[in-house]
Amino acid sequence: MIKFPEGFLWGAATSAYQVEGDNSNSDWWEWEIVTGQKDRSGKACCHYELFEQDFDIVKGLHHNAHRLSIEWARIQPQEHTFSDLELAHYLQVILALKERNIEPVVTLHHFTNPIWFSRLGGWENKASAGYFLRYCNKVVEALGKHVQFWVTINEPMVLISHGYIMGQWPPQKKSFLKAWVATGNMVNAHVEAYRFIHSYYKRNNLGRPRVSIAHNMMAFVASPENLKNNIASKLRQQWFNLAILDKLIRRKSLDYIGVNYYTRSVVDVGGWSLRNFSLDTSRKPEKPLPKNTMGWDIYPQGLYSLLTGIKKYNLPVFILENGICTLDDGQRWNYIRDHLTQLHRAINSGVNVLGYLYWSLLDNFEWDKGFGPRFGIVEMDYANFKRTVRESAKKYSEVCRTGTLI
Ligand code: IFM
Repeated sequence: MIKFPEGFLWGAATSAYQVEGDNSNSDWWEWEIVTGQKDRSGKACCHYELFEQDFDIVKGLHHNAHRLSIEWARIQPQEHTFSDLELAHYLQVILALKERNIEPVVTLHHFTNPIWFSRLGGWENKASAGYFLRYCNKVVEALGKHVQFWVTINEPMVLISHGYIMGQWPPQKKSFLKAWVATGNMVNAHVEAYRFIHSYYKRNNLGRPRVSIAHNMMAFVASPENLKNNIASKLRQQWFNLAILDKLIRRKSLDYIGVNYYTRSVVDVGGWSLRNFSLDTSRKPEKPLPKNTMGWDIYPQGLYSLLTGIKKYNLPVFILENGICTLDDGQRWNYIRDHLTQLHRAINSGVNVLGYLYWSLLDNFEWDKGFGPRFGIVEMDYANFKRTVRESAKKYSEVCRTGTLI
């Protein structure tokens, strides 16, 4: 039996675009149409209407924290228009959590942008940080009184690699230069939002907020082990996992490190170009592992090595996402159990961990992969939006209730 610290935060996460439905002013909505996606987000999980029902489920599962995101395009559908109605909606959402004694963890940006923002150049535009800050002001003024944990930007490095290097997601660019510019602007956006949130809380005597990003970290494993692959793994650990943390910590803008962890990446470099060194992977590693339905290796020990690797920053860590898409719910529970075991090992090695949020509460819209992948501890019937609590949710709920894993 393993015991987690007192006051540990337990729960699950979602993001607005993936569960709410009808986010028609967002760039992803337009992208789904223009690129003729087979699955369109449409009503998603109808969470915009059914959030109270979902939070009843969360409460019943003994979660004491819940992560959600605010859809920027709802709050600011046009550059010069802010919607009081949508701000009021999100206030209702936050209050619905608070009434149930569930700590909200609020993300301000989770992959999607308003269409007007993308038309102005999105994150490549030098003015993007300023636009983001105006939106943050509105949200923090509306919700600040009720929120302690903020996540400014979800997985900036994933957005950069999928949107600006591999060119699979909007804005579908393939340019290291553009990626570099967009990263710089996102870093500035985070720092400005961080400073604003802190000054707002101070001015209004709201106590100390906790602000971070949700950083997707991957365990990079060289296979086969040789000089080129070892160098590439070390470079990727620096570029993908550590560089942004170094920058944000240098600018004193992290109160904790928000970690999203799913898998390892097997590094096998074919050539000598920058692209080879940054992107080449192998689907045929020497030691193959079981996978999720999207083909990601299941590699729990990676969580331990990443967490002990960031202990040097001396900041608390909060696992903001960890999860598996699978049609085998027994495999889902094993995944949760094995990752919690590694998390506990990291705690025993001196990593200060504030909490763990499973991705995701609900099956939901998995971006360019549509509705196929099933990440939820709660199953979604997209035909009628019926929610069914899975066995894995019930087992996880015992961990949440008792703080122990048997
Ligand atoms: O669904 C995504 C989420 O939006 C961000 N982190 C990874 C999840 C699974 O791919």
